[in-house]
Amino acid sequence: MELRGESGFKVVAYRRAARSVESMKEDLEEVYRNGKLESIPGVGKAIAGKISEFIETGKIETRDRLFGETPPGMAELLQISGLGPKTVSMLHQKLGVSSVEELERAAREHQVRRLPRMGPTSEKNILRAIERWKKRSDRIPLGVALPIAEEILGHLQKVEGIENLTLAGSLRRGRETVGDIDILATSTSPAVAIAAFVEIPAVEEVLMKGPTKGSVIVDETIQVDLRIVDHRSFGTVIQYFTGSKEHNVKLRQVALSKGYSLSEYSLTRVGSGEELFFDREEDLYSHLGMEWVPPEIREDQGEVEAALARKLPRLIEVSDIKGDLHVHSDWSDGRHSIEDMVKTAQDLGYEYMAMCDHSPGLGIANGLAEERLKKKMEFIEKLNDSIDGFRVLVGTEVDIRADGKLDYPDKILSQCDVVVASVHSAYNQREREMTNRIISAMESEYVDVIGHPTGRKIGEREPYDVDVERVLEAAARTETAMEINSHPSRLDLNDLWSRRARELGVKLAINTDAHSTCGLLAIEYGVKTARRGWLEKKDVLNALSLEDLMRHLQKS
Ligand code: DGT
Ligand code: CA
Ligand code: CA
Ligand code: ZN
Repeated sequence: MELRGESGFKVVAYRRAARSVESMKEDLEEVYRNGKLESIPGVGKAIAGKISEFIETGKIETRDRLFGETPPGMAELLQISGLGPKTVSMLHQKLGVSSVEELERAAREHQVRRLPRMGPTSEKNILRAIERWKKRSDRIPLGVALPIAEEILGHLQKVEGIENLTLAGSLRRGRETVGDIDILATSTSPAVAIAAFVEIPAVEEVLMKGPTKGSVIVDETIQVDLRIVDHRSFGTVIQYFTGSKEHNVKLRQVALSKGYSLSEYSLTRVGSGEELFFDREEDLYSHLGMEWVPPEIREDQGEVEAALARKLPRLIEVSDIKGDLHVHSDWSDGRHSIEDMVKTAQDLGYEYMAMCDHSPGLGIANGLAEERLKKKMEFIEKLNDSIDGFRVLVGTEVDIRADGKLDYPDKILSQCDVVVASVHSAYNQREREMTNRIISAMESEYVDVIGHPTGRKIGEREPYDVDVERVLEAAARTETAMEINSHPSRLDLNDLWSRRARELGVKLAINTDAHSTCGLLAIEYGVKTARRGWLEKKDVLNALSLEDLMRHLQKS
């Protein structure tokens, strides 16, 4: 309808109605049969007629006509940033443009600049936007998006009048990849906030600069949206823009069942129309009779039901982590010395850290031959004598060879405090082989943790062919912990498998696999993933105190 130039009022009415229908609990057909369609919020006579038509005939004539009149490429044109429905429909009418390729040609041939409200600059912008659209990588890894977002937040924090500065969208939920960066804030002067936003040095292009919303591109293809919203609605707005969409749909159903319609502005009593405003998200959830739901689990995976029953888990936090059980040093392929790694770990408030350098099978990673491992053990023993309140654990990341055997003899493994076993070769094995390979490593009484259990690298390498369910069952049986590798390009196990592990009673170890001191900071990403997997402190091996950990490892 927008592309056909229909009135904005009508478009908004359809959107509103669609939203209500989307979150209805009742069966639409039943509501229709009871003659109650117009009692649905936002559904008036005209739209009720369309719904009836659909239920009776299986189609809506107006819709089919609109689709018939609109070339399919035109919807795609809306994905070009900077192009709204008005411009797209003008391009269609005046130039006959109905696809991205046609637009690109028209812009190159300088036909676009002759149109009303257009010029050489808009033509150039359109071509750049098309280039970006072609290059658009599907999604941005969390580890790329979060540092960029934090830098931008840092700039915005200093802008006068800005308050309640918060990440929203999938980034706030800690998803392993995000489509864009969503930021919300309130401000005493929105215009100042937006002006400052588009001036941030990292900004390479301004897509939109409205009175309360700005959209920019950073780092070539990454879109960042800032919305300045009303203070009194901040709670509902942040809730809405945090998503996920699925969680929001469920929440609106809850609201409806309590006699409210929920929008990003307010909670409105159906019938009286009385509006309630919430400046805090917590108050909104609590008004709906629910516990506040941590953003990481807002995926409609049972969290709404749990929050209503007041049975949400108490999710693990970074401050619960007492140590790291998988880090490297310059004894193998790490960049920093054990002492430097220890200093950083102490700064993080840790009680322990396991130095897990590679085994010799990994020639490339400068793995430690037995002699060198023994030297390292002596070194660590001396080091421990010289530090207080912290224990360096002797560890190893032992290679699981293609046949499932470990890359050190038992005699060596038995002298390590912590043994992490990982697959680093023969990735192409078939599922049965790979699964058995990992399980046979777990059968070793010395293996404590399986490192990066599926081997995937986000956007780079698929997991190897492994039956994770069987691995987890074996982990439960052999009491082997599974790693959540916190490296932002790994996050392995991922959120869903971590949750499954927890259900099966498997412990998780949230490790960084740090190869340098700053690598230790990646713990943040691992904890986010763990939270998305519904993990609590008790599910996490390295949330144990040193004493409890040593007892658990039965090596104290
Ligand atoms: P992304 O950016 O693809 O990683 O995913 P999100 O979840 O950040 O999605 P985005 O940026 O399109 O929108 C941010 C939030 O706004 C989203 O999580 C929920 C809310 N939202 C956006 N569109 C809709 C919608 O059509 N229906 C509902 N219920 N919520 C929406
Ligand atoms: Ca987003
Ligand atoms: Ca967005
Ligand atoms: Zn490692």
